[in-house]
Amino acid sequence: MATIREIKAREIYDSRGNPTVEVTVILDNGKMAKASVPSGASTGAHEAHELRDADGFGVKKAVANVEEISNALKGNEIGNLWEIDKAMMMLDGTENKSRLGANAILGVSLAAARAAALDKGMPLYRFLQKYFEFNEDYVAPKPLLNIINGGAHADNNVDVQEMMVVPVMGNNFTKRIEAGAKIYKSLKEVLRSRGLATMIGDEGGFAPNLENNEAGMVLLVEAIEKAGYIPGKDVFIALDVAATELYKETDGQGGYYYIKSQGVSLKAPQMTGMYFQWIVDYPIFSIEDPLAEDDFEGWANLKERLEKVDGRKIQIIGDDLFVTNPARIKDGISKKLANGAIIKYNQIGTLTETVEAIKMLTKAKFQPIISHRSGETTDDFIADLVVACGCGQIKSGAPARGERVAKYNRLLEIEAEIKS
Ligand code: 2PG
Ligand code: MG
Repeated sequence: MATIREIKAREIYDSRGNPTVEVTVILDNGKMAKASVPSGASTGAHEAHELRDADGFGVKKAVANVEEISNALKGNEIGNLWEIDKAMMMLDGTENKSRLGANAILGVSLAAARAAALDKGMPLYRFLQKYFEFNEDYVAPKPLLNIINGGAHADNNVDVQEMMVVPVMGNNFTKRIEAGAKIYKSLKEVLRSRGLATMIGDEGGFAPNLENNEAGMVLLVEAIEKAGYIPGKDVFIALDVAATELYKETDGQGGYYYIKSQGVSLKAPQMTGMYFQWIVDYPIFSIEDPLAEDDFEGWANLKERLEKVDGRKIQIIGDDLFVTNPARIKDGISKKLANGAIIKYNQIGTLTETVEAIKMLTKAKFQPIISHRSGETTDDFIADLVVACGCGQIKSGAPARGERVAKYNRLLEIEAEIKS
């Protein structure tokens, strides 16, 4: 088996123009593989530490730390990803990877996986499937396409951070993404016809000012129909409220959620009541971060009330709540806080811990959704990951902009390869 000769890193720029880390792993047989690290805007308080320089901008310190990692891992066999990740965690020595930086560690972790796949002569998704002993049946991913951006991802007045359409037809990603792209186009026409802005937010979705949040859902339904699809049958709606961003703790009574577009403050039970009405009125099948990251009581009550509405099963998804952290996920499963989770590897900082989180969720019958970050590069690793784990759902923004479609285009390639 090949061993690691050297690991290099450099600073590159992400889709928001912020510096991020790119890592190259070089093997003793001369083969080499690269990976780059994404970055969030609506980050959870419990995420692993993204190391920035003193200016709060650069990642030169994280890049320099890869040299220390390289010295420690030199000569290690590339095929043992668990050992590589564990060695980096020991070397870092902190709970949240703050010494070396989760961005430095994750870059190495992902590039090492790519190098290992390359060394074995396997496509990345195949290698991950075998190495992590995932079920090898192909599950075509359902894309959650964020086509209206709000919250921390846009400068409009929309509170809900992400309003997504989810084409579900066939066991076929190619058909689903085609539907998504057509709906994206028809939404642009609908916005134009109403004199609404067609400028876009961080994830490539449109970011118009709207009367209220429901107005966005009305637009989505219209765009779906206009593109020739049936809402609630061919295509559903998914929301990421990212409610940690709406939460204010200043009323001295456990806090409240401020809904900017309506100028109202709501307690968790009222938020739950509002979502109940949205689910009744629109073809919503998934709500992410409906409440704040530590509002456990609110989450438990919400999950009980919204998990099934009028016989429809609704996904209640934790993102900031779980931060891809096996310990928080374990706690959330036992407290029955949700029935699914967002998976973002830079929230935890290694690939192997990410896989541990996925396995824990699957075992508990929680739905994992493999996700990008709002700050992305054209790295398409998550496309291979969603196929490898057979998780069935991926969130990578709008079907537009290079860093978003890189993942969807890789999925088209994988599906074609598997079907031939
Ligand atoms: C989210 C993500 C990705 P960010 O909240 O789910 O869409 O946003 O990367 O800004 O945390
Ligand atoms: Mg989220």
